[in-house]
Amino acid sequence: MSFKIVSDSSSNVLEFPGIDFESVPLKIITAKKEYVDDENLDIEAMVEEIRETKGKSGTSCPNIGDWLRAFGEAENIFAITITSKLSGSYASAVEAAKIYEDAHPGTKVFVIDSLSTGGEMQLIMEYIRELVFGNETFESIKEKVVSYMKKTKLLFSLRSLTNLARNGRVNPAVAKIAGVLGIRVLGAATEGVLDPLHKIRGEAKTMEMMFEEMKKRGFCGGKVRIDHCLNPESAEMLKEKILAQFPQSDVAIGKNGALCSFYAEKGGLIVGYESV
Ligand code: X90
Repeated sequence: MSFKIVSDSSSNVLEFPGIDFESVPLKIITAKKEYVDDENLDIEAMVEEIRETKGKSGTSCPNIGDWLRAFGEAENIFAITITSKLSGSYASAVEAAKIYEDAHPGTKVFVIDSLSTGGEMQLIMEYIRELVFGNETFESIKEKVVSYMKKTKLLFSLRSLTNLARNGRVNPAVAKIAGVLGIRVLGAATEGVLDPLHKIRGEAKTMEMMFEEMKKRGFCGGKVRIDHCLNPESAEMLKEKILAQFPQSDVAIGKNGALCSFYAEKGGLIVGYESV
């Protein structure tokens, strides 16, 4: 039996060794240009270009055909998407799954609404891969993933919420707070939407609060997946704090892909972690 994991590019994963994998890109669209969130894109250049581009900019999710192409020829597919509360990616994937299963009798597609993005999606994908390595059946993996997802969480810290507000993904009043120089908004993904928790001045203080929130929400030394947008310093700061108190925890730092970079903007951090 062959297994495949397919995720949309909001997971910030382009390569996923050990198992058949494909990323389905979202797109970032400005008045001047369209950016495809895949391995050919220079994200740093994109972030800078968008800061300098006037006019409307937004994003678009994969369509049904994009998902179908990514499913390829696999027999058992786990497809994971960014939160369905903020994107149509999940709805497209669900339609694609129906078409795929009808066209290829005997195949199975399980579409997972992460109700989140970034590092939390990575944790779910890593867990699926582990279960596949353990020779679990499709049905048993499905069941275990659903219960694992009760323990995965996501926090973020953002210096600017301009792109989120402009595209109707966050309350403009919240975005205004972050517009003040030096202020970061620390928030959580709650039921699939952005939940602002604190406004904090300065990066060190923000990382301290991030760690405090993680612990308050049940982090006890499990896995942590930190993705940053042009801000490796803060990611390192957070990692050190975590390891100082929980040396056994598995902490990895990565970069946000184009979709998460567009919304998290320069300096933004997105942190997926396991809680008990
Ligand atoms: O379909 C589309 O065009 C994509 C729209 C995505 C909108 C939200 C992206 C948020 C990305 C911001 C920090 C983490 C927030 C987590 C909320 C669940 C990154």
